Amino acid sequence: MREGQNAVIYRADYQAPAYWIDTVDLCFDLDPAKTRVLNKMKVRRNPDVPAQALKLDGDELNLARVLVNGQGTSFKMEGDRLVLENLPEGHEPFDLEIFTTCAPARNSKLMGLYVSNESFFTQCEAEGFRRITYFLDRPDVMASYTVTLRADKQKYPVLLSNGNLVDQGDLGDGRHFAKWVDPHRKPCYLFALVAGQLVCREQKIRSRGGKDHLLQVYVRPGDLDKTEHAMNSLIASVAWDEARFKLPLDLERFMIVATSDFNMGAMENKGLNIFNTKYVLASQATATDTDFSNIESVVGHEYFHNWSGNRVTCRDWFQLSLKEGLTVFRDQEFSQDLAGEASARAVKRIEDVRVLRTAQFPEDAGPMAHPVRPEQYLEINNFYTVTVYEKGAEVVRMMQTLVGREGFERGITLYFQRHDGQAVTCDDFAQAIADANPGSQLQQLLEPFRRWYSQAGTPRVHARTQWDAASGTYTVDFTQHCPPTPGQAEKQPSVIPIAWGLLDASGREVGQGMFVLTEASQRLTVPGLTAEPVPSLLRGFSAPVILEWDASDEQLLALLEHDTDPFNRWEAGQRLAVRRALAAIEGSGVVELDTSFIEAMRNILRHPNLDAAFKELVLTLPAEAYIAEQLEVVDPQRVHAVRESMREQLATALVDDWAWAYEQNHENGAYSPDPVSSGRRALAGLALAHLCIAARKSNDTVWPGKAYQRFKDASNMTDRFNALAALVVSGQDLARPALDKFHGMFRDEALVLDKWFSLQAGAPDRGGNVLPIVRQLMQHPDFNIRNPNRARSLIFSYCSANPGAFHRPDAAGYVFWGDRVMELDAINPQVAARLARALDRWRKLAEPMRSAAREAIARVAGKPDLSNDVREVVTRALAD
Ligand code: B3K
Ligand code: ZN
Repeated sequence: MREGQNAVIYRADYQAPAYWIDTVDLCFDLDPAKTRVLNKMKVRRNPDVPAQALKLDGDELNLARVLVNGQGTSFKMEGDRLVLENLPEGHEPFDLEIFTTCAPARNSKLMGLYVSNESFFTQCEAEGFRRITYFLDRPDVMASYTVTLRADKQKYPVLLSNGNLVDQGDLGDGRHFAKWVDPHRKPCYLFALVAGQLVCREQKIRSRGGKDHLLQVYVRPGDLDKTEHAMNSLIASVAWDEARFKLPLDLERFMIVATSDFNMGAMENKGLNIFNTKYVLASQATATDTDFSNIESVVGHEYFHNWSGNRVTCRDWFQLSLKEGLTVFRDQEFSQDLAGEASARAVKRIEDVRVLRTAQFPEDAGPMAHPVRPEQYLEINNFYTVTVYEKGAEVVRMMQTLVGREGFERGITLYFQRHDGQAVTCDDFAQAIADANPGSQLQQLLEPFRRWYSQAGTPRVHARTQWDAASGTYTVDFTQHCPPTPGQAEKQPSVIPIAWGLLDASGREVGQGMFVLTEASQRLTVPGLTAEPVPSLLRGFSAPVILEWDASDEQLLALLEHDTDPFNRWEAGQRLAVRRALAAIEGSGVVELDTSFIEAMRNILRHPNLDAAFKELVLTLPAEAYIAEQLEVVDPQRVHAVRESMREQLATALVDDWAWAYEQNHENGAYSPDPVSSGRRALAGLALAHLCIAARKSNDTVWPGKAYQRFKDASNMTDRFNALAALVVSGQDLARPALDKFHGMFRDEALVLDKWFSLQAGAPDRGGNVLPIVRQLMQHPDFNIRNPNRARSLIFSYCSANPGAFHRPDAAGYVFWGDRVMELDAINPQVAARLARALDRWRKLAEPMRSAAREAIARVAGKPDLSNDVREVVTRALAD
């Protein structure tokens, strides 16, 4: 076993680095088989730390030479680390020169320097820089970088790195060079280089402050016509950060480069963002409305990191949410501000909460539960989680709620003034927001509020309401508790802002406010009412908690009809649906939707004033994963069957209304991805799916025929794909020819083929047919497990996103899962570890699935030579 392979890292063990690296001069001779890296550093001892050896991180490097002040020096290896003991004494800087080689073409982990489609790319966060050269690979070591790239001019005409291009030219032997200087100090995880045959869309902009900047989006030749939306999103991001938070672009040149081989969405390298093509390329013919909006938010996210992450970075990786939670919050606000209208903002909020509740809440209740600021890790890549990102963003959002929007902007200003150029902690962030708002609730409650960073688990808030007619007083008794999570048995009360409102019988608002729950139990009292109101609690989802409120159907129906808070209006519909699903799942397994529910849904669908996007959200039943979370013991096939049955009943009972909605919304003129027309397309798509489902029940061929026609004629991918999906989810015979045709039309469009794989792997199971289809698709010539997007589109869509098909009583889904986790682990541990998490919630499964799942996990855990990534996930899953 390699040294360090088992080492768990603890937050409490943080120590400042023993050396600082002030400057780095890197020279690359790029070659896929063997790239030479000459790294010349200025290093000095950290005067605040006792004298000790310099231990540099490295991974899969070949070391050729080490020079100190130009002289050879003794060194030794401690595992992967290069240890230098005989360094100059005193605190003067010295020169350290390290010459190594690496093999980018063989780098299938896609960390460090790798080759994709014959171009070079890097990914250094979190610990990839050590795969490029020996270094102090930790975010609190910040240096100034000069980078020279040398490569064959024909094969690699474009040579990019961070900062400004200061020199370029020919080397005479068919090779050329480019020299880049980054004007900003940075941690090594923000280093990047790109080399290859790329073309770019560029645009000059002048900022509000009057500075000129060059924006560039680099893609492969042939993809240029798909870059307009990314460029527009970037321009909007620059303008938004300047307007909302007074944070300007600090670079003359800002580049985005797209690659089709990428472990995650994108990476915020200083001035040279590297993106998964999925979050750059879009045309109306190939990308859906969802793709367009994801691109906007990911471009924004990476751009916003330029301040929240790059100018102020993390002291250590336990502080990851310092940059990720804050930046997700910023991208959510950006998308909301661009959406404009209150209703469109609410739609975005509902979508964000849906992610939190279907992905983060299960994480917080499972074996990988961890605080927003984790205490320990084996492999940091396992902690780029929905907890660190999405729950982290909710924590930032609650701060904004407690100090107000203006107060929060003051807090952000203070944070960047105070910490610009530093590597800091989550505590520093909360402190700055509080200090900028003396007297605010956040400042007064800062100590208990910090528990959001240290306690794992989703707090449960129970609300019990009481009406005292004699005094006209309404009271809500809140209690909170948080279930134990691994390593944390006891929890203290959280600070929970609860936005509330009261509605009278006619739906008029008769009271509203913000109640901040700080104790285990507390009472909200509202006097002066003339009749019993309907309470609307946790409006806008003002805190990331589970609200247990035993509302009557009448109360929920009233909220669905009238609530002035769109979030809770949607939430009321979800509660009504979940309640019906749970009753059936826990009871006879048969669900029969009552008239009041169906009428309420009809009223929303037919509502004259509500936006189509909002209607689509209300009419979409809660996800199987969300329903499953409400159960003690889960039989995923039963959950699936009940939800399907509810969907069929909604389809049949509202068939005329769906047809009406389709007719009203399916024509949208020239394509534009704006919220109004994308909402109309979404509702038309949902209507078409329900019409095809109803048609299957009644053996009617009209709507499937219309769907097929629409599939063929659509002028944009959203409509085309929705029509295709309608045929597939309703199990129409026309699904097969449509799928074949779709493949033929888009055989050269990788991102569209991903959709094709994903749709089939995520289709509703009919008698166990999905797994054989998935196995067959693994053999398809277009399938390639080494490409993360393709692996996700097929394997993850089945294992992680299709519970009804994956959790088979015969355990065949789990066997498939285990095989793929092990296969992927040998190629790309990060991707494998993500897949490994598909069985996180195995303990909740009903037998025989539970035992079979445990056995499958144990089989993976028993494999020798597992990566740290996968080993951490499966070990935690099996731990008692
Ligand atoms: N910071 C990167 C994520 C890096 C993940 C490393 N495993 C993207 C982002 O959050 O913006
Ligand atoms: Zn991020």
